[in-house]
Amino acid sequence: MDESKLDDAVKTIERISFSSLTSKKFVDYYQKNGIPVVVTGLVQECDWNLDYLCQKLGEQEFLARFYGRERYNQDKRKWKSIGSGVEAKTIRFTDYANLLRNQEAQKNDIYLAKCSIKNTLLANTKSLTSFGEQLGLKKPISDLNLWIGPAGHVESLHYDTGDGTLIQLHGSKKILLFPPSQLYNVYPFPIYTHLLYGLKLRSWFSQVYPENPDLKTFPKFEEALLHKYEVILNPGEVLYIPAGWWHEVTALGTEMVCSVNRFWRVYPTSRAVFSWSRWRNYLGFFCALPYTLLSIGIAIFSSDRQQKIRKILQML
Ligand SMILES: O=C(O)CCC(=O)C(=O)O
Repeated sequence: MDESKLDDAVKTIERISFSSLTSKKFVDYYQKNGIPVVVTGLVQECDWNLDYLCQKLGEQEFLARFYGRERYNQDKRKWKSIGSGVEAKTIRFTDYANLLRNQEAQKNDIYLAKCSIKNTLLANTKSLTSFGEQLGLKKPISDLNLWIGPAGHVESLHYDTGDGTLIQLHGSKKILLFPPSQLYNVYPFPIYTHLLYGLKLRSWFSQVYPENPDLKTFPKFEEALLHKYEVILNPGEVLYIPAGWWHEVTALGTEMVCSVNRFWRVYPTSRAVFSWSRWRNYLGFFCALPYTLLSIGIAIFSSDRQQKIRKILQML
């Protein structure tokens, strides 16, 4: 297909000001129907720049993912790990801040991903503890998690099984989205991947580079491109990502970018029950069991038992 036609097909996500939204409208229209939306004017007083984060997180330790730049030059089908399956190391926040300041984090694509703020001074940030209720979201199924990294970092195309909210707190991010109907047009890693790699590699990630797709290898992706959405998320904005929606998140600009996300129970329950994306995740976890149990068995008999078991549990 003509590339300009594909560009024309890119859809934008609706932006709505919180002042013109009620929790009933959010739930009845966006959540019940599983429609993504950017809500503005809901989270106001935060600018989580690096100095502020150092002040609040200082010597506390977090798990940093060492993605490495090499992987993006590879055919994704050669990947052996992704998401929380990648090599991760515990690091003090001030040390990570230094890696950001001296560009090391950018050079080696080191990302503080999905780090809970529960036991930090940031935990009681008013607008973050109240925004879910204000939108009418019920039952958080995760903590508030930090996502901090260098400009240029890409969280590869994947979906989640909970309803997600991504809150931008410093810098901007570009998010590409595809609806759940495009599941097979974005070529997820097959479920049997988990038999070979446990939870290191994940069947809820796509094998395609959506910004530079190899259409000879992945011809059905052309159809997915007709359903592509794109949005830039700026500080203070909240993106609602319904369960099953594919999303790829790129940190923009030249400096550190920071967001917080939280997952919520899918409502109404029928949206979860009738979601094949969700069931294939459960199947994936089931297929990962033999590999995971074997890894735990091997870890038990190794000298650095505790560290190995901790690493396996971190992947769950
Ligand atoms: O911000 C990121 O890098 C990824 C966030 C994400 O995948 C999510 O909120 O579901």
